[in-house]
Amino acid sequence: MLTFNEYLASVRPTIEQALRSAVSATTETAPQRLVEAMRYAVLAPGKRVRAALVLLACEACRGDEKAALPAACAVELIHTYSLVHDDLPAMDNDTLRRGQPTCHIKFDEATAILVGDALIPAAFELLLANIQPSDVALRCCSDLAKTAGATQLVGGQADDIYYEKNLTRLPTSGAEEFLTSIHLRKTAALLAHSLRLGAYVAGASKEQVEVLAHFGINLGLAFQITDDLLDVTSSAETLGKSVGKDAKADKLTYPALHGVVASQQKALALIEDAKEMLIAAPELFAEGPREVLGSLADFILLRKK
Ligand code: GRG
Repeated sequence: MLTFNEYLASVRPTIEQALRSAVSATTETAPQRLVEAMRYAVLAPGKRVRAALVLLACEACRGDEKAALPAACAVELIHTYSLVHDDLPAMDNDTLRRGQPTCHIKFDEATAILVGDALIPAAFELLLANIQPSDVALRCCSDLAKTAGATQLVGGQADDIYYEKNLTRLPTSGAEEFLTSIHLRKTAALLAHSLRLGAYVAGASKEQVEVLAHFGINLGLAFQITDDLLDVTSSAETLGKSVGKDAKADKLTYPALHGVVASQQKALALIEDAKEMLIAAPELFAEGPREVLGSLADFILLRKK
């Protein structure tokens, strides 16, 4: 059985090559500096977890993994745009990302904004031009638009920033619910979406899509809690990005609310739950990829970067 780490290592070269082609295909006559900055951001050494999830979900639903490659790239482009914009001075004001200077430091702020602006339509262009049949392409686009929009990714980021900058008050639902709703929108939504895209390309059943999406939400919450924990327990050398920023900014995080141990327990519970979902419906997914998905759950818990 392949572990998720081994699976990731096996698909990463294909994903990197497809991303290189995707940037070229969507920037043919674009200004050189912009294209250079897009390449810099997209081809920086990211883990490619979301792209791998698209491929893995497609395989798990007994589809052709190669047909899902454009969808894998589309999700990575949206993810990259969100990182580039998140690092801007108006947002997280970060200088280090994926072990190298952030896009606005390497180039300039206007270019970094434009990189994000260009990556969003590029993702939709990729889906529309390459996913077959066209009703599946439309389904992918519609889901991506919802996931990346104001109710999910952008909304989660907005609430996170408004809270940090004292532009909003804690809702009466309380700190834990508010934090979970930010994590759900900012992190879990795109991870669950990645699994759905792979399933759509495979022509999966409603039940397969629902189980994968639910699995992705749990994974996403655990992923974000681990991210918050790494900000407390890791180093910039290991992570390739700044650490200790959350505490300095007095950010609402799981470790800040509940401490390190309780946060680790929460992440573990979410992962155990996610694994149960796969065990409870063994016939729904092909055995090999289902096992890799199970190992992905552990990968998230144990990741060091
Ligand atoms: C700017 C609209 C907008 C949204 C930004 C992605 C994001 C929302 C903020 C970045 C900071 C953050 C902690 C996001 C949560 C998701 C997350 C943990 C992103 C990092 O994902 P990895 O670890 O990154 O998969 P790599 O570099 O490996 O791709």
